[in-house]
Amino acid sequence: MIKHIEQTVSIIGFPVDLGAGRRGVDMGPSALRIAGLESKLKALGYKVEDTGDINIEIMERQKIINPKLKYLDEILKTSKKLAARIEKVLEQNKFPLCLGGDHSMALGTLAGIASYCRKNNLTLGVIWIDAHADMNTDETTPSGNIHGMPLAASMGLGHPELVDFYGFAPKLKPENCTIIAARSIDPEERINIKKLNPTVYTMSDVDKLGIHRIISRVLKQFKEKIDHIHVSFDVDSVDPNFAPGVGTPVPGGLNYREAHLLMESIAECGCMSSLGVAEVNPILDVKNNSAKFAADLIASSMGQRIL
Ligand SMILES: [Mn+2]
Repeated sequence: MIKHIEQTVSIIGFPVDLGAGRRGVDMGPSALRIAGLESKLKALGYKVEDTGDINIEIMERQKIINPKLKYLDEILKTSKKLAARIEKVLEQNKFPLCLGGDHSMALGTLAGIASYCRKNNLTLGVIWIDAHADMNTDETTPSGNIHGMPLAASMGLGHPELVDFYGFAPKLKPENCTIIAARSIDPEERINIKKLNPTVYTMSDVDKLGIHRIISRVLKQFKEKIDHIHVSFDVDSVDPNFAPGVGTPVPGGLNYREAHLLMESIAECGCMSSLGVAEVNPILDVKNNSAKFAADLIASSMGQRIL
């Protein structure tokens, strides 16, 4: 049984760049708002409430204590606020839309959602759309950037401070997790993926099978066993030709129509219960085009159609 949510979208901004190596993604929530996200959603018939941004201390006022888990303390502190806010939104039967910020945001979003699911006896499933797997740990990370770790941590692998964050673990079972559009995975991260064994559709799979067949298969499987489907959309899943303004651009991503078709298919399913959009980086962008594209993709995932 998929949980149905009232048609109020609650926007939560999480302007974090502490989990990323490159600066600029802290401006992501602004860029998405400026791209007209709210009016796009209102045009689809949703009520929209923007709850504003969660306050995050800037990098310049902090020190790196552990180079394998950079800015851990501030990330944990602010993610806790994010988790609490998203949980409250779900309790109000509204649809939470989290705007990042780097993908370390997922630590808080998944914790809040998983906590809500736990209390209401709902099975959580996650569709992770990303060029990366974000399944490093403090032991395998080449960079120490926490945005490369949230998915492993949420499934119970990693530093205890991340794994046990928000008081329980794991947040997500690997069999209820599917990664789509992966094409850049660190050598030791592969071992973590093999260990936990979520379903992974790489870009090679997208080439061979087509994005529609993949997402249809995933949604069909999820509908049978999942109560709450969360979509975690890293905009770097899209090819840099269409979205250059992202945290970590990797060539060979989803093209314009593949990205829209993926989102349109999610909308057709009518089964997405929460959405997070991460890694829009205005500093690398051209005239906010990547944020506009991301805002259009959000609209597609929430019901915008060609006809
Ligand atoms: Mn990511």
